[in-house]
Amino acid sequence: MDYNPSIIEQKWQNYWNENSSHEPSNDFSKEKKYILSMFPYPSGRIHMGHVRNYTIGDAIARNFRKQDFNVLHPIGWDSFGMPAENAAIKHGIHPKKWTYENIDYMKKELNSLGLSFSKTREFATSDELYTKHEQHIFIEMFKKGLVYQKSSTLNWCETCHTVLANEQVEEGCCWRCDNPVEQRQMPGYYLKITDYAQELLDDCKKLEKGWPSQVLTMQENWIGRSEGLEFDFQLSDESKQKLGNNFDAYTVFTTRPDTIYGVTYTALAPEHEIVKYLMKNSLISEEKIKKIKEMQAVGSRERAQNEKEGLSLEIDVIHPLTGEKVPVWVANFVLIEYGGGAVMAVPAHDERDFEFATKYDLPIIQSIENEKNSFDGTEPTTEYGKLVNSDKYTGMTSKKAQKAIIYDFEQNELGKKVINFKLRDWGISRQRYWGAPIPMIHCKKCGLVPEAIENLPVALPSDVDITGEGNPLDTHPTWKHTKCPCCGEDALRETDTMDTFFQSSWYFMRYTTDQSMWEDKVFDKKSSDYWMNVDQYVGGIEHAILHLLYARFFTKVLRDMGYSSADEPFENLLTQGMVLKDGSKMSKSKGNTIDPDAIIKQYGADTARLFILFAAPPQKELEWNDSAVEGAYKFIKRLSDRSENAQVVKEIPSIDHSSLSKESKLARKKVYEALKKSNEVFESGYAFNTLIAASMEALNALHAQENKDVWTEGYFVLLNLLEPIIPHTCWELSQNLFGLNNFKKLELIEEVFVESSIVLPITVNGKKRTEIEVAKDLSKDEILTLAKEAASKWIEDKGIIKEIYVPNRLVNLVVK
Ligand code: ANZ
Ligand code: ZN
Repeated sequence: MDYNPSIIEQKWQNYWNENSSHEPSNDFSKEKKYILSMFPYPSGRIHMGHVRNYTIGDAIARNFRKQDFNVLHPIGWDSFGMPAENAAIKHGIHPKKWTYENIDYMKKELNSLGLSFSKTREFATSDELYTKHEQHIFIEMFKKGLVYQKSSTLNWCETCHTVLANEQVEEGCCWRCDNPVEQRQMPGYYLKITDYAQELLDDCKKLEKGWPSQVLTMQENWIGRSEGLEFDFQLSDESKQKLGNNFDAYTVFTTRPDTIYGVTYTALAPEHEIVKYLMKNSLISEEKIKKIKEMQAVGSRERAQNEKEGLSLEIDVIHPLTGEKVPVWVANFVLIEYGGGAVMAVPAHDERDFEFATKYDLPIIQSIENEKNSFDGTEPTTEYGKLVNSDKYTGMTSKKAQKAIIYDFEQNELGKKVINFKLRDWGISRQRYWGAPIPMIHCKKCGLVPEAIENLPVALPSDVDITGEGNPLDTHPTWKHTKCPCCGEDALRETDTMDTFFQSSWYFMRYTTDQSMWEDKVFDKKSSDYWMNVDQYVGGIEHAILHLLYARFFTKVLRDMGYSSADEPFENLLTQGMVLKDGSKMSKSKGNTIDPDAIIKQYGADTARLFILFAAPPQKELEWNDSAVEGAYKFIKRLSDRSENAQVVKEIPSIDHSSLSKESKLARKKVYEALKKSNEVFESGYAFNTLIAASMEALNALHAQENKDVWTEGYFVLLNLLEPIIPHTCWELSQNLFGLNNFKKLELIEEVFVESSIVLPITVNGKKRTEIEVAKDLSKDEILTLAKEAASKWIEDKGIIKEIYVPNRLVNLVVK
């Protein structure tokens, strides 16, 4: 048989399509596996990262299908988002046209890889049917109090009249027009993910078995729970007066109440109300006001990384324990969104406070002593220790002092123990066209009301001008004018659209439901309860935080709304490594990409799949290597060519193992070792490279022997093992040799692993002279006879005094 990938790959892809070979069954009595690779954004063409992501998922899905599980292996398109709008701005193509043409093209590309996706569960998140249900979910969340509107600071480009995502701000300037970006207060919609902060944190424990630990750590840090003391600093009487008696005090949060005697100043965020008041009423100099404005102009995330900056606000507060005056500063590293937007600063024991104090020549007071790390004023000591200079707490350990100080604050009603989370509510408003419209209506009489369910979807208008300036929904002449669903009066539609992460937070649930129910239901509870959780999720590490956290949040919300019973979406998570070329990430901007289509054309999809899975374990980085691609091709060709040695049979011949030659025995052993490997690999870790290596060894061992039955059995096993990796070749060879679709779970045969002979070293007077290979079941006398024969040259006529046989180990002969 000549190996001709382009012919056989087309043949089998057609066959699978025509026979709906990869559709899940609706028989829920069967054991299931839900295997999912993260769905792609339809950017235009697939890249090697896609090939890797989908080949890994496909191999897993095929393996379980072969083992007779009911397998759900779907694909869809994460198809809203900015690139479509950018294409519209640049090339004048309508975002919808651009998106759906890309989907059609990429669908063909994915199909040419022989991926075993279900064809009946596919959707794009920009489909109006998807939007309809998504808006329904949104409205239910709104009714449950999980959606609210608030104003917050966003990046704004005055030239383009648009809000920019953080990623669109390049060195403080708009990515499109290069003008400086401002910070603007803008109203937007928020999801109350913080309501679920504790559960999201607690349930990380449930994922320890199936998720990479570094991903869980990233999730935990992002949620960022910390316990500490919250208390108020009272303003001094003079300062109260200065502030027109509009403020008495402000709140700070500290995780280190044990350091409270080391406080030498406090610092407010530039957006703090007191700072704003001082500026508005010109209670500080013009120069200071200008400086604060500069701080405010930088986004808080960026600011936190910049050099510490600040200035004195010329007011002071009273230390709650010592009664001494403490100066108040404004500082760029204090975040308005955290704690109370103010900090107690302890330069002796905190890095940032130290840097700031050194820069501005503020006092530094030690309050913690640590034997290992003594404080000498040149750098802060941040470790726990024993308290010094701390009045009645002096001498206590940090741990003990924290408890005692919190207790005393609570007793005296000066403050309280609080739990803070870093996690913020999720702002989902985008001022763009190509997204799901937020289904809310502003009515003069009724206020903010959701659109009526029967009017969903709120679809996008198709006649829009996309220029990059402003929000096309807002500037559209008619779209936003509607009637209030409550009172029927004229009202205005919300023109914000949803963050695309909203769509990817529940798409995996949508797949669980048969297409026949898609019109009426978000998804079917019985189906989702059967298919969830996703048994194996495969995707890039870049989604380790946001996408996974949002998906976990939605799963819990949908559970609480009664839609499904799942607590967590993804039982097991595999984060695939990057594809590199010449040591750096393959990317268009670096110009070092390899086009998957070209590889498929030249070598076939099976070669691409084999190379990708052989070159590195899936979790590790993979370096592109032309000669390894060539090598993968040659192996498949060899596998194909050598299939001539196997017989065309209906049933696999049974083999009398003991009667085989040494070489044939070894070949069977190698074949079944590969099977063992396969079981291990799919059980955990998915180190496909080891399975492929074992299969290559097995093919070589088969080639080193001549028994036809061993060849035949060997092919039967190898084609089964390799089907998940190189499906086209395996289906073709399997059809030729064994009839159609002979893929199944195979049993190990133990006898091939049992060694029938052993090698025994023979020593004469303790010195190793030679060795013999003997059958395992030989008696001691027979072994000694053989040993003496073999060692006769060293014994000569010296006469044997003693013959020692240590079973399975050695023979020692003692001569005169
Ligand atoms: C005094 C102190 C002394 C602190 C010390 C730390 C070490 P996590 O663990 O992240 O919750 N902080 C509080 N509010 C802040 C804000 N709005 N912006 C910036 N920093 C803020 O961090 C809590 C610590 O971060 C708090 O504990 C506070 O500094 C600072 F030796 O208080 B600490
Ligand atoms: Zn109304």
